[in-house]
Amino acid sequence: MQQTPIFQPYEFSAQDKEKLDRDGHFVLPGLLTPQACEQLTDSLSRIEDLVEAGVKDPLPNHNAAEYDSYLESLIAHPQLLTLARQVLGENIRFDHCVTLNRPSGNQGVRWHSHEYAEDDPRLGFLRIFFYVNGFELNNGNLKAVPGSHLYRDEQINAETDADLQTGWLAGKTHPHTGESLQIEALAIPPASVVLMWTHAAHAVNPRLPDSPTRWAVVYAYRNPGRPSRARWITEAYERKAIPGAEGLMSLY
Ligand SMILES: O=C(O)CCC(=O)C(=O)O
Ligand SMILES: [Fe+2]
Repeated sequence: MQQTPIFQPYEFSAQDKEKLDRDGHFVLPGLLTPQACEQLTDSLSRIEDLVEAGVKDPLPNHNAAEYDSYLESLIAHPQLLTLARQVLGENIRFDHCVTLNRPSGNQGVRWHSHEYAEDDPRLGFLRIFFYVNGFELNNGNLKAVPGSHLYRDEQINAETDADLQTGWLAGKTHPHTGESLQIEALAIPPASVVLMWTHAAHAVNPRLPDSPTRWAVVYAYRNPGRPSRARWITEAYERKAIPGAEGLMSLY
């Protein structure tokens, strides 16, 4: 099946992959096409309406693809799978599609990391964030700590930047460069995509009052081999025949 491109022409080079592996995250600015942004905004607004209406079982934000055919069609979009495979290699599974909409006044998220195969660095877990309308500094923006992913620590947890600095970060250095680990606050233009290894320390600042909703969604893929706590799909959804997603939906 021919699908409309979602990405502008781009290159993800060997140097880009090195940077992702060194920092734990990598920004592809303005990668999404205007048409993809338009369709994503429509779909993400619909999911937000369901969330606000209190819909449950499953929660519309936890497996957004289950509620929206456009979001579902991206799970196996050839461009997205190519990007995921450039990072993870051929053998991948879909893990989750979770909306990350942040309306004005949204509190953001404290510092955390995510679990997967802490003891086996051969098993990768990649988050691919679509930041449809981007974000500015100190307003619903993503923050990360370059090099933190190399610790493969699933339990990073801090309320504030200062707590992270005096806690988990204290005395830690980048395992490759030897430099002290530091917080990096991101600002990115609309239509951007951010890749992130799942063990990276990351947090999100609150969305300021009177700001438009930050529209965002994450598609996560991983090398199979372990159970995955973030994989919120129902058994029925796992069995659903999604064109192009054959072999991607199972846990192993
Ligand atoms: O909302 C964001 O930008 C990031 C959310 C997050 O921590 C995640 O999806 O793992
Ligand atoms: Fe996260």
